[in-house]
Amino acid sequence: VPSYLLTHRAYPSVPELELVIPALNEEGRIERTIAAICEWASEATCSVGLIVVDNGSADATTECVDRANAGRLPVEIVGCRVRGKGAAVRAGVKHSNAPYVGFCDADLATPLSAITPALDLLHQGWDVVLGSRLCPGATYAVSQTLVRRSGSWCFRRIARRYVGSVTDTQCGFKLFVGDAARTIFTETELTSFAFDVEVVNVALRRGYRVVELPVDWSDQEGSTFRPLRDGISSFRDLAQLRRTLEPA
Ligand SMILES: Nc1nc2c(ncn2[C@@H]2O[C@H](COP(=O)(O)OP(=O)(O)OP(=O)(O)O)[C@@H](O)[C@H]2O)c(=O)[nH]1
Ligand SMILES: [Mg+2]
Repeated sequence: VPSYLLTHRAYPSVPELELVIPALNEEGRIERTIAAICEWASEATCSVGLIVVDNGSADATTECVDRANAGRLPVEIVGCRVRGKGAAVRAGVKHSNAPYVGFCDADLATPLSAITPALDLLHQGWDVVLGSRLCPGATYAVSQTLVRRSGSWCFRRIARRYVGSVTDTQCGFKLFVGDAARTIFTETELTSFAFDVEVVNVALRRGYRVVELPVDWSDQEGSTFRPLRDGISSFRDLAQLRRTLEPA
């Protein structure tokens, strides 16, 4: 048993797994997600805590979280001054204390059944488990527009040199050994949807053991991704990586 787990068991108030959920104007989608996580956690073998990072939602996102949770899981709602999914996930990870930390989207595009095999991989000695919609064994049903799909294709081509043989950097489901996550996120800066590319690059270059886990991704309605605005900032962030990152 790794020593951090022994230490952890001595302080049971920190859950074994903390899940970070970035949430921007998610009142329509997050209630179902939180309820599903509570349901899943009630049968899981590990203890789970939630860190919801809400920066500037103009709706009832946080009330929905509390209503759906109804005291079942420890939930922290963390604020973040900087906008963007990357900034939000970083704030959540920095806030975490657990021996295992992960993040997932508020729309539950990756089924929760992926958590158990991801934790198994961490227990087996991997440091970083990347959900992948594109590696063998995954299913990926997309109903995205041609513009969005073309954008993703270009994004993947440009990102490729930074992420080695990783097939899918942009899947919103990733689990880490907690200390690895906290180190990686201290060394990364991107705030947009492109942040995962930098996270994967730093993880690989630092020598963490990185593995992809095939997931059954389902497209969810109500995307917060605005193809023009978020597309532009994602490509701008990729261009910034050219100046700061070495290829993986
Ligand atoms: N806190 C915070 N969360 C964000 C921000 N932008 C996106 N998110 C969250 O990031 C997660 C992923 O966003 P989605 O809108 O599902 O986008 P996506 O999954 O990349 O794209 P789709 O395939 O269109 O769903 C969701 O949980 C969003 O609420 C932001 O600026 N701040
Ligand atoms: Mg989504």
